[in-house]
Amino acid sequence: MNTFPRRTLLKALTGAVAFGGVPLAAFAAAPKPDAKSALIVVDVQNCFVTGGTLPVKDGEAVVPVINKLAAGFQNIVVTQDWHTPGHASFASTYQGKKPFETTKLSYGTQVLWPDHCVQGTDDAALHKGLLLPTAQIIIRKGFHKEMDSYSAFDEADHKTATGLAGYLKARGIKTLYITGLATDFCVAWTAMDARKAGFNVYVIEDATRAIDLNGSLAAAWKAMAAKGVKRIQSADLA
Ligand code: VGL
Ligand code: ZN
Repeated sequence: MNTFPRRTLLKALTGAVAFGGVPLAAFAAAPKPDAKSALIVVDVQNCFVTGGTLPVKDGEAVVPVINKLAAGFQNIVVTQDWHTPGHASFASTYQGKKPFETTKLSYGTQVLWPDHCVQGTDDAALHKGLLLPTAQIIIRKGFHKEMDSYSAFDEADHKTATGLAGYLKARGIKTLYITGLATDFCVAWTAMDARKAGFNVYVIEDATRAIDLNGSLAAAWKAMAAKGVKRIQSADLA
């Protein structure tokens, strides 16, 4: 990671296209969270950490980072991947399909996963180490059997809303800091939909971990940057 004082550099170089080959937009100066900010904790569940059904490498490492961040937030939203048995995103639902292959569903290409985060199982429970005293709502997603939902805002048809945007707007929230699992799937889709809904959006990179399937992590950062999602580190808020 680059150790230059980013805020100073940003001030000095505003208008320049790039610094050391890294686009300036990559160095986001992050405002301190306030009453109009929320921390979004995406899918920090047993299924996505070591010992779970769809483990993200080093997934549990986000827990202490998120707990530390949480102390600075008056508003925290937690999400939970919450699938039916036989869910449309499970490879086991289709004859002859293996995990990490894809299939075409009514709303587009669907990556097929191992069975994971089945409703009510211990695998789907939130990680026990999370310490989030100001968490106020849990958004469950992926509970429609025929449709996946990586995003906490809109399901995979890009039409069915979870209601999270309305909730946040009703609470006067303008800025979201997104953390959790996995960077290149549920975190990225949540961050991009949050931009679409009009929020200022920061993804806190070291408070996420990725699946990285066929280059999906690099693609996700690129897609997020194109939508105006800012990439920061937890130290930027310290
Ligand atoms: C996720 C794959 C399948 C995630 C959820 O939380 O990123 N990834 N379901
Ligand atoms: Zn899932």
